[in-house]
Amino acid sequence: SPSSPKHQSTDQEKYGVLNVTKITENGKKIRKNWTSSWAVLQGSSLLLQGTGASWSLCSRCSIPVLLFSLLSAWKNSVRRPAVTCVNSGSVSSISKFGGNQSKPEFTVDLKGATVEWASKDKSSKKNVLELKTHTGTELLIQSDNDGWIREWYTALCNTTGNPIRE
Ligand code: I3S
Repeated sequence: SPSSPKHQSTDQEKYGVLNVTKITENGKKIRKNWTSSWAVLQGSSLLLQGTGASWSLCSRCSIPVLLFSLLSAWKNSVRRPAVTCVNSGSVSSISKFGGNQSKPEFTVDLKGATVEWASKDKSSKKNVLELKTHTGTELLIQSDNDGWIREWYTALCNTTGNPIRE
């Protein structure tokens, strides 16, 4: 049934590529650094690891950075499933992170966090979520893919207990 514990835990386990930047750390505003990240939502934690593609260098050398990003995204899609795992109970954290080659770059504690659609003044990008942790760290999370960002929004709202808004 939809309310069974298994259904809930599947809903709240999710992984794939998102664009992420911190904007505030421990209450202090920091410079944006949009990074294509491999994100894993597991229990009440969001684990984020850069895929090696950073949009922050685009202003200097847009073509090489763009090619590198596409290559990186392609490699990730080949090596790692880019969709939510409906059977996530059987997938270990190690395989979600693509073997033992890499460790999570940072973990966001979602307990007491708030999630909402970011206001226009936070970013010029579309589909931007604002995640604020209880420790005063603020992250922007973005994807150009409308369906994909909505899935993440729903999953993050379910995890944090925030209301789902249009
Ligand atoms: O909110 P901001 O500061 O206008 O964000 C933009 C800048 O961080 C910019 O970097 P530089 O100021 O280092 O050139 C980024 O390249 C942009 O992506 C940031 O804005 P968006 O609207 O994309 O979040």
